Amino acid sequence: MATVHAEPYEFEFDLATTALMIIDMQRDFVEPGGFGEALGNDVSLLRKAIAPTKRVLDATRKRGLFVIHTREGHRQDLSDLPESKRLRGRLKTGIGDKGPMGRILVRGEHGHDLIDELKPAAGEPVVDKPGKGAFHATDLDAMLHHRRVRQLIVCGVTTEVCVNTTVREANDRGYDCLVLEDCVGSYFPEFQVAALAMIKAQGGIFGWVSDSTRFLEALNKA
Ligand code: C5J
Repeated sequence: MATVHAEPYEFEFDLATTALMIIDMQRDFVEPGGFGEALGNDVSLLRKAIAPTKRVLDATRKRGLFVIHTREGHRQDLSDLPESKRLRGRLKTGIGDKGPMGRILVRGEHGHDLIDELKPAAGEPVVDKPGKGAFHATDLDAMLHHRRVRQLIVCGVTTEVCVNTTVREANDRGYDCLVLEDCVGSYFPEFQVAALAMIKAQGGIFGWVSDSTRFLEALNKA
């Protein structure tokens, strides 16, 4: 067992049963000129997470951990896009419409894909999810079960939406999640703080929070 200094207390993990999950590091959320920026968001707040996430990704790959990437998006025919989600926000240009990097959040489009800095390696599954949570309408749980994964190291965007939803879903399914605070990002600094506080509140009601330096120290010792 390896131990990471975390909040609300130490997070213990076993290399054999731990996976790294990188959530939705897609061009449309993270890159200048994408959908996120077109909505008026400052993508530099999300981009801060790229370099530390890359360090964690490189280190976990070297140690042979199972790595999973997710992407939020929909089928080309939008048959998996709920009308409520399509209409939400009353956007002039929304999901499925032609955006700055192709059709917004549609699989196969340039903006929907993962950023070059964090491209999946051969053999690393990419979970295409139509929802915020990575377990909803995906085969993620089955994959984790088959690999006997019990602990998840979580990076990605956005902290209060897809990261938080996924951590809550994972908690209900019996996984222990460690969220690395410098490897997750939000367009809203106050949500970043609140979303992390919620995870570790009440004795770690949904999981644990630490940072990449502490996690990498623990990984090096393991
Ligand atoms: C959002 C996500 N914010 N990946 N998606 O719609 O958090």
